[in-house]
Amino acid sequence: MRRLSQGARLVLATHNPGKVRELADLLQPHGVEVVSAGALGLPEPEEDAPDFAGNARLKALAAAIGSGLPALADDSGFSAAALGGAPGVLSARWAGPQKNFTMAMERVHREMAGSADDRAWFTCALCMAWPDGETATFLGRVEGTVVWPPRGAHGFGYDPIFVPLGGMRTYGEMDPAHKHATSHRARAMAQALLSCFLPA
Ligand code: ITT
Repeated sequence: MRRLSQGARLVLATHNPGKVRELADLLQPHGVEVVSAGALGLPEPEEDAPDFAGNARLKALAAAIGSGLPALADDSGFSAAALGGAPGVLSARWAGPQKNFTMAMERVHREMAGSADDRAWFTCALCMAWPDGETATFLGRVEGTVVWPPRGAHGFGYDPIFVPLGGMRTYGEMDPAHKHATSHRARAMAQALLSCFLPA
């Protein structure tokens, strides 16, 4: 599999500032220069694939082809067992055009309607794409529980209602460095780093 060379420029193919922060943090020791799709003025492609891997691939390819640089995309989401895995790939859409995650978390709580099944998980698909169309996709998942009311101001999205298994704090309460070391995104990134990046 192809690897990025030392000092290579890599596009972070996301328009979500929370993801840009976490991905840049995870890549910081690996000698690549990151630039976000937003900073390059790249458009947001329509995410019409049925799963995380498909959406990550189409975002990474659009950014790599649009910029002429290798690109890394992240498609991710929050799932509740009591909702049959929803919102899942629709996690961003549940927040509406205003990206209102207070509303999205309230919808999760409302639709769970007091269900005793509090199992939840985050999934992340990372896709590396090169301008010639080669891609490689990596998946990460973290199990936990959904809590109500939301707790903590760190992180983004659904972080305040998720407690990973074995922990007490939500991702919103947790020190960001701890989330970054153990999250669904970190797990997918560990595989991407092995395959596509130079050792730190
Ligand atoms: P891009 O497509 O531009 O990357 P997006 O926010 O639309 O940005 P997704 O389509 O992958 O990204 O939507 C994933 C949503 O799932 C995201 O907006 C968050 O609300 C949620 N999510 C993903 N990872 C999360 C995390 O680590 N913590 C909290 N919420 C997360």
